[in-house]
Amino acid sequence: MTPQDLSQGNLVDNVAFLRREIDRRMRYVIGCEPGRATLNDWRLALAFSLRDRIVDSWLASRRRVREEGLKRVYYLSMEFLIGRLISDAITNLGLEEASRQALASFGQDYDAVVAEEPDAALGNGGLGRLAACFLESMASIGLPAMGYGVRYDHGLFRQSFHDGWQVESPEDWLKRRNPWEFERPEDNQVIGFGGEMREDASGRAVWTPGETVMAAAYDTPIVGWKARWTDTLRLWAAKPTRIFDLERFNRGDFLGAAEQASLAQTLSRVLYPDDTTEHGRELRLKQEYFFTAASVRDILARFRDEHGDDLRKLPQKVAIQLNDTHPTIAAPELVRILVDENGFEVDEAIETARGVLNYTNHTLLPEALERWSTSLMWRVLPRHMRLIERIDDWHIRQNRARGVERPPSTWLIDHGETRMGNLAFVMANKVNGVSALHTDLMKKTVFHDFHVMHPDRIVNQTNGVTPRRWLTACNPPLRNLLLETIGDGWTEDLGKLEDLEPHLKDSAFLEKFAAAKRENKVRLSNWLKIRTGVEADPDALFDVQIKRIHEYKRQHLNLLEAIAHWNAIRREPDRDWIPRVRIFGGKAAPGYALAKQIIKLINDVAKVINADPLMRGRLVIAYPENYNVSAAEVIIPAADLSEQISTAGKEASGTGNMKFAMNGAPTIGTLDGANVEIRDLVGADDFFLFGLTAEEAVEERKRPDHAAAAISASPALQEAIEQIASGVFSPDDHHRFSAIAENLRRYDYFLVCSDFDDYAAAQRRVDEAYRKPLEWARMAATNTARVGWFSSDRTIRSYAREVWTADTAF
Ligand code: 26W
Repeated sequence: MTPQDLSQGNLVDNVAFLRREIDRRMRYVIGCEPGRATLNDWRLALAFSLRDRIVDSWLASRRRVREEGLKRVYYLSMEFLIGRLISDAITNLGLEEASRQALASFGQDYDAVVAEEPDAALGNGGLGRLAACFLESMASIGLPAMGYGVRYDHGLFRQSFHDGWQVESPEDWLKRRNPWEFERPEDNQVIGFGGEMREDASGRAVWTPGETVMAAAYDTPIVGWKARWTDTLRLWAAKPTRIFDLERFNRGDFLGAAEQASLAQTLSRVLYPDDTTEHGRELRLKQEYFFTAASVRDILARFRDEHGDDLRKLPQKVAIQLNDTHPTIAAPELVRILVDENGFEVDEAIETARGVLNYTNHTLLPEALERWSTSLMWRVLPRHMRLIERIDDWHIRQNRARGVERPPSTWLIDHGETRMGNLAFVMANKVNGVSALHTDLMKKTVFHDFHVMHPDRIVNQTNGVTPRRWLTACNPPLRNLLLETIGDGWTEDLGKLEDLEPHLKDSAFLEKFAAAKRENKVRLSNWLKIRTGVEADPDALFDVQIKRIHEYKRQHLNLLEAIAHWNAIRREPDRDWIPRVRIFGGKAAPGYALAKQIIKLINDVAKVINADPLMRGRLVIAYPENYNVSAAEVIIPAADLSEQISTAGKEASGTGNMKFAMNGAPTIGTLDGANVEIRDLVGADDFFLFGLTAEEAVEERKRPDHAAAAISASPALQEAIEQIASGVFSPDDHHRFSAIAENLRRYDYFLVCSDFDDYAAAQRRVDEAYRKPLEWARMAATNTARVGWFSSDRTIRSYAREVWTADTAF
């Protein structure tokens, strides 16, 4: 079985087809002679050539849904961290080899052309990337689905380091043509804000918005595996309803004339770069309502078109998933339209809406749970705030009818705040967590009282990742070895990776597995050299931590151990140390000062260690700028060790952990999020576990002196913290990192000190295991063989069965 076998149709025809189409597009779409084309022109010509095949699948899929009246799933998310779409198109059309050859025939390098496409970075991290993996899996399993989001002009900021400090600059993915989107002006929606509302005797209201904005629809086809099915991602862009205020202009108020227009456009101007803290900004609330209201209207219009005007039937044909609380305003919006525009009674509207809506929680961090001030809500969305009161009242009556008095933790409105998590819970048919541990903790903590009141509402849906992007496309050496060894069954059902089991004892296979890994490490080594100047020896152990910077993810625990490692090597330079390359990647929310300090500390420690001659060939730290989806696709296949070291109970699931294991990188990690399930499937022998459990962490935190006790018990930790505090890594400003040191010594809320020694011991176990290449390869291949369950195809099939009761088309 060879890579060609993954391609659709025969290679020669495909190359001829692509050559013809690329040439035609270069002339008639780009308007350029091939001889004078830029790399970006070739990228566009290739994309437009591929797009036709996708559109064929798209139109056929849409026709099937309409003709068969299939139930539709709608995924509402403020974020879709898509990355490059061209690689999805090529992989799912099975045209990688054909594209390589067609471009080569024009003297163009495939990798260079593909790398010309800017990442669509319309998300912050885990939540946004999960939404992108989910859309691709929905299409690959043939589920009639649509994603709805915001077409930000500017996605997540570009990160650069100035003297080791993170500096943000606007991201500009649309500056060069986006070949994948189709404008749909016929589906534009007018969205209102503010203004006033009057309620009549029957509880119906007339809301007169104070300002309006146009939501312009842009559709992107999401092609599934082998293009059997293609779904749609509809992103809304804000446009002024009145492009220009001529009266004001004629009165000479030129600026005023355009004011309304520019105000409108701010709504979809930029993605909020926070991934754990809500700031209660008005513009953020307006963004959430803008895309949600446009989506709900669009959903109802399509329902009417396909199933008639009886909106009571909605739950039979429509399932809506709220990706965290950010689109929760969909609930009062749906109730508003049913009551104010379709004559429903409030209670009936609430029950109908509850038959359609479902809510996924992605974090237990208190600062991430959205609470909008009721005064802001009354000003921006008066009718919705009124309906939230009605829903709160409905929930009281519902429970009183069962003799239950609602505890305060379940109130929707409290102390002048509207709790969006509670509103989402009350209005959802199903509520789910994203890993078994997280779902369990939801029932025990933030939603405990709700769980007692509604014991069957919370279900678990452990996350997954798409194997097309995160294995087939990003890791050709391993993909080819898998095809050669176990055929292509795994490309249809990732569970079939378990067919590797018999080969795990075969040293010849393990050598090939190690060779595939080394090929990726050489590629990453070159990539790192260009981006950081660091020399990464492909035979060293590549130890990788890539994710958003946050205290609970504990990049500083990794760094403290690196410092202790440095100290130990300096004390015994002649010991036979396992050479290590410690790779970091990740952005900090611009307003998160301590996370930005951690970035600076990593860069300052790297400067000292990388300049230390004693460390040559023993230890080096690399921190490439602007970690994003495309960077992950180069780094993950080359990793030997996956750092998943969050404080137990804090990482809802993690998805990077799944991608690393799939690509043959054993995990060093805590029993947190999906690490628990990864370890259960991979086996305890092939997972480097350390640290307190979630329960133990709660107990440890209660000990007032937990940090001091841990520090005094660990000379290595003590020394490292002292070095940070005393300016060893900041000779130009001795006290630069005193905040980090003091935070660790005094509070250490995330138990870095308590877990340090156990973590360091686990790292030594890693060294000992890496000393035996064949044993390491067996461990690495075992991870790949046993994590097929973490395919997002499995996750989506589970949602379809347990949450949406929706069928696939094939
Ligand atoms: C309001 C600001 C804000 C924005 C985004 C608060 C919280 C978020 C997200 C929920 C944060 C997030 O990305 N959570 C991550 O979701 C992943 C997908 O389920 C999980 O794998 C990660 O563990 C979780 O941190």
